Amino acid sequence: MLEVVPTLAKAPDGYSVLDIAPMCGALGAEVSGVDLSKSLSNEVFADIQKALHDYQVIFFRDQDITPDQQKDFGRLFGSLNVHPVYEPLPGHPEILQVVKEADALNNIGDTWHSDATFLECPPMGSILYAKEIPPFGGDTLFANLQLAYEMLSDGMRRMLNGMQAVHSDAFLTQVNSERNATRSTKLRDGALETKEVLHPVIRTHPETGRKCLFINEPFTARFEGMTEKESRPLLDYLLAHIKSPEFTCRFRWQKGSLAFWDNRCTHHYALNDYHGHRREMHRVTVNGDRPH
Ligand SMILES: O=C(O)CCC(=O)C(=O)O
Ligand SMILES: [Fe+2]
Repeated sequence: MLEVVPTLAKAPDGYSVLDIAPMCGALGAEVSGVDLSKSLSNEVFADIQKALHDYQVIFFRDQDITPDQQKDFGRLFGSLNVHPVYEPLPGHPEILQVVKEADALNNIGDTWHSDATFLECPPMGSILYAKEIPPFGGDTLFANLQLAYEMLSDGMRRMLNGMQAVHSDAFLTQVNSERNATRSTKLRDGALETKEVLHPVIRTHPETGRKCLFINEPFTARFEGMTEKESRPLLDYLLAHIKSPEFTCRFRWQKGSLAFWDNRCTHHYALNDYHGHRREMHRVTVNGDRPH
């Protein structure tokens, strides 16, 4: 039974040039009327930014862009991140090639997560462009961490406000080195130095002021000042809460689709349900600020 009225996505209002079609109550909208291979007018840029604030993840269809054009689009929102662990697209250090070959078993991103929260300043967003899509499957799911926060009880929110969590990249080094043989995107040579950073458990969005539940299954090790064993039950509860279907949307890709998620207030999950088929995506990641 609901005790709080969820803040669901609203009908689009106040856009000057683009058409915005909300996908689900929780988050996600398709944006049409823009060709991302061209330079964007101030009005188009403002509409895209507003759509990202209003819907947390936005989708574009039928785009035909080069790696340089994808980078130019990303740079409108901030400097670009070079992934510390994965091999980039040859000749483009700022583009992560998210590939699963037809004979590979494992993909990247098949846990609910946000990208790279082991960094002191995790990415503000990621821009994923579909180069090759399997005939079926390979959808990506997204979850709204603001809604997840708002749907916690007053008591739980009071307790979590002011708490910090320890994030670390230990997961990437462990799991991915085990899996390297059976997936396609490779780790860079050389061991990664594992280090820990602290982030607030309740994060305030720097542009909209909305609060969200900022913990991350692969990278959040424990709460600050608590052991892993003590942290586990509460972490598990909150991570399961985030996965509620009511907080999610699901995107069906086509070649030329592009997704842009606000990595500060969403999780995503890449379904690995297309064995025997190749899938290739290009990801540009925009640097973010220090969570507060
Ligand atoms: O391939 C996907 O749909 C998403 C993979 C992922 O987690 C990412 O690119 O950050
Ligand atoms: Fe990801």
